Amino acid sequence: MELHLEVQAEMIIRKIKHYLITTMGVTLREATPEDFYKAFTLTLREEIMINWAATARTYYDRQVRTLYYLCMEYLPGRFMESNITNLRAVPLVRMVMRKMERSFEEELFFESDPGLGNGGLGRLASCFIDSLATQQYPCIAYGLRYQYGIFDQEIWGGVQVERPDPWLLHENPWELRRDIHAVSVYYAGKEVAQKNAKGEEVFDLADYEEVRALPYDIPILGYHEKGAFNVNTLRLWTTKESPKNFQLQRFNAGLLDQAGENTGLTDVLYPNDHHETGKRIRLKQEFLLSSASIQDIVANYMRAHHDMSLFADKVRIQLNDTHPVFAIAELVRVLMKDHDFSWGEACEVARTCCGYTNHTILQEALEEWNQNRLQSFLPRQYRIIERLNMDFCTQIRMQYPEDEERVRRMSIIEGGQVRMAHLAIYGSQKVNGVAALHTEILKKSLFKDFHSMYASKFTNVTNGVTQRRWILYCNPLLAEFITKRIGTKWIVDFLAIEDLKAFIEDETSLRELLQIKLENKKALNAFLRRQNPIRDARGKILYFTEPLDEEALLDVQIKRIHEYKRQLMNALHALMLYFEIKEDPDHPRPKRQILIAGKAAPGYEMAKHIIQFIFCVSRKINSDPSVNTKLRLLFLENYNVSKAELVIPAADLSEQISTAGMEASGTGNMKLAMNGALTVGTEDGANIEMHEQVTSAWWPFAFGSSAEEIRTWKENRSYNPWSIYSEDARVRRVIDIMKSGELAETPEEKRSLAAICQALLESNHTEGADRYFVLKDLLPFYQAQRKVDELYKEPLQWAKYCLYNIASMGKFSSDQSIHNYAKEVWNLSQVPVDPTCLDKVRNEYDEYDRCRIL
Ligand code: 26W
Repeated sequence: MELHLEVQAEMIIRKIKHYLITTMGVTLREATPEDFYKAFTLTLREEIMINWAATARTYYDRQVRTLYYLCMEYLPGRFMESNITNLRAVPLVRMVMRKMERSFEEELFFESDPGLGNGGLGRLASCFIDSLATQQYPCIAYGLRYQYGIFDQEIWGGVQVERPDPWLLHENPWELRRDIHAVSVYYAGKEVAQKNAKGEEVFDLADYEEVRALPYDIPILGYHEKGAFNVNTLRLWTTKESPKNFQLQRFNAGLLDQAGENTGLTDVLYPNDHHETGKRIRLKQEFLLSSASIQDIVANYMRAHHDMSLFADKVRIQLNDTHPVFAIAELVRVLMKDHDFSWGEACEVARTCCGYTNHTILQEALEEWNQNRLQSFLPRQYRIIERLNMDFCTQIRMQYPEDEERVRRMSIIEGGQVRMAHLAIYGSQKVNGVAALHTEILKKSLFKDFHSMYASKFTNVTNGVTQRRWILYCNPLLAEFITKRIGTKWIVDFLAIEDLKAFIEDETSLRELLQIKLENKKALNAFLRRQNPIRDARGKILYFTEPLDEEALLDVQIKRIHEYKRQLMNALHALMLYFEIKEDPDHPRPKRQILIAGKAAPGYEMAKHIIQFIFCVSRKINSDPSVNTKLRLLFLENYNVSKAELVIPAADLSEQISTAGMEASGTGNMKLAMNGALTVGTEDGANIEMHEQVTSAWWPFAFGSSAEEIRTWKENRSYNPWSIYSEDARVRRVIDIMKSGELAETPEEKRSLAAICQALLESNHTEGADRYFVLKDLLPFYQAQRKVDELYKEPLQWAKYCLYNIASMGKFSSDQSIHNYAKEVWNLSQVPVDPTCLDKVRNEYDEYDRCRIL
């Protein structure tokens, strides 16, 4: 084995040198880290390209049913990481780097972390495409290639400052520009009526705005134990590289900003999470993704088939949240206009192919577009939506005669707005929520009317995460620990992780587990010390965070900042602890380091106030010598996938404390638990199912009001935070100190703190006080945290809980989720890359790999 590795390493080194000369024009001696990184990537890419070609060939030859996954967001993390992991090449790569005297950590990770998403939705999509490739399901995933991903976050004296994320500064060797697959997308214009072969009215367009969408393909590799592995495609559209998109006429008319609008359509990701704003560029982006992808899907189908008769059998389209839902209207239009379908046939095909996943129930996240704007931007698609709505309303009236109120509630178009979720449900075969509770809420509350009409459309598919990135890659010590005990099966079949339970009484294993945490905490702390800055109000770095030692309990909350996620409750708890330690310094409690990380949407004021509050509390705690040896509160700047890979393996405690009923699923909860963190959690989202899998005996820190209770209080308007404030001295103390201004050093800080207090205690005419039930759950949260302290004092006991929690996470692999989708939603089969196909490609490669002119 070792010898084999040696031989392979030598071959790779030769290839790297080859690329250095032929592509970068340098020899090894003068190669910069960037040159080296690129040559290395191109070397790895060869193996990937061979499998990519063979996979495409296999899917084509077999005329397989294919899944097309449409999503506006992806958060893949660095591709080098998943690629060397899924190629099982980490040891080989380490050996190559050693032999070449290059640094694995620094030079291989020259790559930046593509932030093409906001949070949960985008990261889930990336876990799913990893699983789809590994489990050998034919899939093309579509998205947008934003020039600027989610902003880089800096904290200037407690204030979030957003900076552009120029992730494409260097050429990205993992992507391939595919000019032959570019398509045109049409906006605005005047409709010109025609008839299709069936005599149905269809529309051409005159005086339109044409935008070229150019795809870049990224290979998505499946993990494999043997030589053969599937490679699927992530296809990202851009309008940037097509010179035709520049509107010279507008430029000449002096309309500079308008002239570049289409060239810049895919420039920026909208940094809003759970908040709909109805901006026109966003609308154009959504339609770009929908229309370009539908054209590509039809073209891909046509390459393998003579006519459209099998289309509904071969195509499955998954719509991730409502953002790509124009695809439904666009598909109907294309089928009628270009393929002579009748209205009825086209609608049926669209409905057979499409599935819609809802990822949030928050009112403010539900997309609506102004009817008039849609009509002028997308006249032909609007016409189809209108006609779909007419059919739909007729159906409602037939089933519920004389219930016009219901028609109004359900209608796709209402009050001058187009409700995208209604279109999505009407146009889809299946609608799913992302955790059991969430799906129940969809059925019983948000989409109640739809559920009563189309009960069989609704189904649940609980989210999951890929254990390959989230254990195998990011926590190698834990991966080795697991493999040593139960073999490697867990890597592709995470249900096997259950076998770890056999070691629950094995003290050596428990001690080893504790040691692994310690090592991971050391690595994180080293990072915090070197790279997590504390800045003054002008952004100047004053110093770097000084963490507590590794013995301290590491308590983490890492996710977007949102009121419903209740980072505020976490910070209030930190402040309660601060007072307790001040009053009773000798109280025997474990040292605790609370780490919070996450970005706030730039326009979300309250979220920014909360960051400022966290900053104020951490300043208070961390600068007090009588407390800061026992307790610290740290804010980790610019949270992203790469930072998650450092924090998650190190965490002891995972804060999953959303207001019950509001977090659709959560996926960080799963990553943390499978890395051995214990969950302090409300009964919300997937926490409920995790609790169920782990069982109450091993899930000691559940707390808080239930979704049902909260619903009732909201309905009856019977919750009053004042009573909690006035009845409990501990609650009063933390609120009072916020009010007093003692925590604030600047007028800005004062304003933020006052705004938070106001939201907690005062209702205005539109909203009640403490809409997220922070004060309601604060004391139960505090109690749960005291149980944490008690358990942490007993390391071996704590380790048992960790082990049991890890071993109970089998259900939460994204492999499981996509098997469920394949069965319940897509009816999709696994298609391994054909070995003879692979041989053919490989032989051809071998034959032509020795190119010399002289
Ligand atoms: C248009 C504004 C907008 C932008 C993004 C609305 C909604 C979104 C996302 C769908 C919000 C989101 O990311 N939801 C999260 O999805 C995860 C994956 O299913 C879940 O685990 C999280 O609980 C859910 O908040």
